[in-house]
Amino acid sequence: TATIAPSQIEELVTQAINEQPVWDMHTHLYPTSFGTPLAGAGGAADPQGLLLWGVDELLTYHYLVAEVYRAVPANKLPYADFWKMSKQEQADHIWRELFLERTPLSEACRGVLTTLERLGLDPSDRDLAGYRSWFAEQDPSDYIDRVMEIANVSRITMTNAVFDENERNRWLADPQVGADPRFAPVLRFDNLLRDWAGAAKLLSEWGYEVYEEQSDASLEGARQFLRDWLDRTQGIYGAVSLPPSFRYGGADDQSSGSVALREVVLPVLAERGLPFAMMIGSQLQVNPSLGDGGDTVGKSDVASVLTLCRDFPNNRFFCTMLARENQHELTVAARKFGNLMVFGCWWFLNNPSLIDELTRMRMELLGPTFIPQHSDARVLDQLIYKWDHSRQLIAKVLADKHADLAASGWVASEDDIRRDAKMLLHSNFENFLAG
Ligand code: RAT
Ligand code: ZN
Repeated sequence: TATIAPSQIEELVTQAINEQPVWDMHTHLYPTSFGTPLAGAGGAADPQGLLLWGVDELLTYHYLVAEVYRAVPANKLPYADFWKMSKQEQADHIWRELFLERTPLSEACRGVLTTLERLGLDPSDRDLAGYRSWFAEQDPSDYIDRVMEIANVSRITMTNAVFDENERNRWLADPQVGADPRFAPVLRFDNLLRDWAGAAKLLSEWGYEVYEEQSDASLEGARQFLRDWLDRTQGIYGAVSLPPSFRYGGADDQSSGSVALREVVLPVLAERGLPFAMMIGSQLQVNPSLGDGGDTVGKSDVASVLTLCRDFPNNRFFCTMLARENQHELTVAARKFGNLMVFGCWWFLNNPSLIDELTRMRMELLGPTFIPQHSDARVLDQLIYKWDHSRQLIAKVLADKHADLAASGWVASEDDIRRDAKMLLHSNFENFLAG
């Protein structure tokens, strides 16, 4: 295949990254079978539905709820008053305060504009009512195809939270609820590791012999619960989010979370050949009045991740951490263990300056053997901006690295560049899943 001149590198890398479909490994998106509060041109609205899409959802994303409380603090708009508003009223407030009264400089604001623009709407209209009527004409299922095409996403990984009552009931009511091939299920079970006593109580209500005391019988009951839900959801990996205080101290660690990890989660996932994803560093609800926007970041313990990778060689671990301060150490950890796959620029790291920094460092330490990004989209349409912005940054880093290689006399082919793009956006994830 054609070798390329240094002057062509940037253009060819950008093209390869843009043309490579991405398998998005972590989102909070769902197919229409889980219901949607916005019916658009199709079916009936389900106010509790899990598929969020459209301009009002984009504007009321929890990142923007937090940001609007900087513009109009709680002494001016009490939290309770905001939460009493309808979704449209909340969106009107955020649009006015963050887009009209102030320049929408933040990444979350900019994302709304990129999304509208790539959908063919004109952000310079500043016409929220006009955008609303455009969305109201879309059929949700067709719209999923359209968004996936614009974002060049080939598959969307869900987060199927088994301790969420709303979601759990939908799986129990319809075993086929997760069957849309555009989506891949993931079993998410934070409570087992974060709150064993509370989880045990629920499991026993659901018919499993699981108690607060972690007896052999309790642990077997919890393993059975996980097996049943892996069967039901066909989850492609297991996942949890963990606090900055998360520690795993090895075989003697008797904390209830560590026992559940060692005796329940890791054995069941190993028996099924499935990886375990750990998202570490979210300190929940420092400001509960902000709802989902009320969590913050704290520094976590990479040594615990090393211990897990060493003590459980038959398990595979995806890991992302929320604190910028943890990133170098976590990337070095991945050099020590092939069963550790670092992924994504999570949440408060999903900003251009930090994506650039992290992706560069990871590529310098790991070559092409990591997963640079996931979207964490909670609103379908966000796939468009999250991947548009990230692709630009990943391409820039990859082009710089190819330019450095060219300066060392290494001549890459177009196929080499396409192979890099494919690994970064698709096959590193797919191959790690396959084991
Ligand atoms: O990034 C987010 O939207 C967070 O609220 C969380 O969803 C986090 O990504 C998680 O999966 O726990
Ligand atoms: Zn998430």
